Amino acid sequence: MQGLVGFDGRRLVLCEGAILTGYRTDPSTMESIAAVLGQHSRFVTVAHPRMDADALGSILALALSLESAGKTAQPLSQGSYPEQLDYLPGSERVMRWDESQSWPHDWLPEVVVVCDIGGQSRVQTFLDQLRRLYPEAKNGEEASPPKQRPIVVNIDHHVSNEWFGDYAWVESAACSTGEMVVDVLRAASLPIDADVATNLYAALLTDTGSFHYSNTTPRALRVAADLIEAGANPSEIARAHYRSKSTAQMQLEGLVLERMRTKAHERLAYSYITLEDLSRLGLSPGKAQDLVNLLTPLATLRIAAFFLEIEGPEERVQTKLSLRGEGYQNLSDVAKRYGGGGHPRASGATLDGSPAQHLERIVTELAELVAEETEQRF
Ligand SMILES: [Mn+2]
Repeated sequence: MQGLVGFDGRRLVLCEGAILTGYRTDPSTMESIAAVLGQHSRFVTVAHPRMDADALGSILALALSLESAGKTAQPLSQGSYPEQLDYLPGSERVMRWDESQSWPHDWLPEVVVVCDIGGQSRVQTFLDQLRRLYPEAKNGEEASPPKQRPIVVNIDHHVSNEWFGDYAWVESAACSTGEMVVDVLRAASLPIDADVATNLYAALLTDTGSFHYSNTTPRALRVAADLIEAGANPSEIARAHYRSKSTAQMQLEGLVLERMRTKAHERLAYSYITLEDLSRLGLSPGKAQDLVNLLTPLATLRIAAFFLEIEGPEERVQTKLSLRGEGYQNLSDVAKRYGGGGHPRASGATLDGSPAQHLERIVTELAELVAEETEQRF
């Protein structure tokens, strides 16, 4: 295994056991998925709730490309997603669905492509509701009903993915789900026009933290270059994503930094935002995005933890916990303990109750985890 250059807060060091170079562990599944995209004509594309640009960019890219090829594809949002992402081409076509809503009986997809989902539970309710409709369809309500429940295709780069679905293609070494979507569109000979490329470039740009993170592989940069050639405009996308904030949003970011506290010799940093903070600043919950990243420039940092109060289903107060790290701990495993998942260096979980109900306990646990770490690992 090739060594990886890491940063320990003072100097660059070599870490062992890093996985950066492996990709395409499963070409046959990718080819099978490409065949499924080619053979069928009615699709739903869906990602995790509260989509980020990788999730939304991936489902939009797939939907737009399938439609250009003369098929029907409905991109779907489970609940709302940050409205800041409305710059992505095709976002006006996204259908919003939540648990209380029943799926239209007269439009049943043959294939559901699930992107960037991390854990099956994050799409289970939707799939269960949809599947219940198919026996009725078989009784002749529809002109050409699918023969069986929809085929479920799972495309993801989360190490926590449970490989569910009829076709599961999981590449934890891919920088983003968007990078994988590029592969599968190419394999299926589906078009990548400027709008598709813009969605996919936004996916790569944001999931690599503007090409800052350790997943910025040569392959990621090559795919990004290809997307620019296909019509993505890097400066416009970067402006739309990173330089489109309101005064209130910047004040919110100020509040995150003002509230930042550290533990374990400044190796753990944490902060929080409540729904009341958002309403005081006149911000909708959708405006609070990527706030955990504000904590990561701290030189000594091993783990950043951010607690965002959100309104969950049935107006229940919930806390979205976001974790970022430097690779010293596997944060996907840490998030799993709180019912979530993700990547080794970026993970999250949604907990019932307010940040105040969880913050102290979780911060204490994380501080212990950071304190256990020894320099022997390097
Ligand atoms: Mn992703």
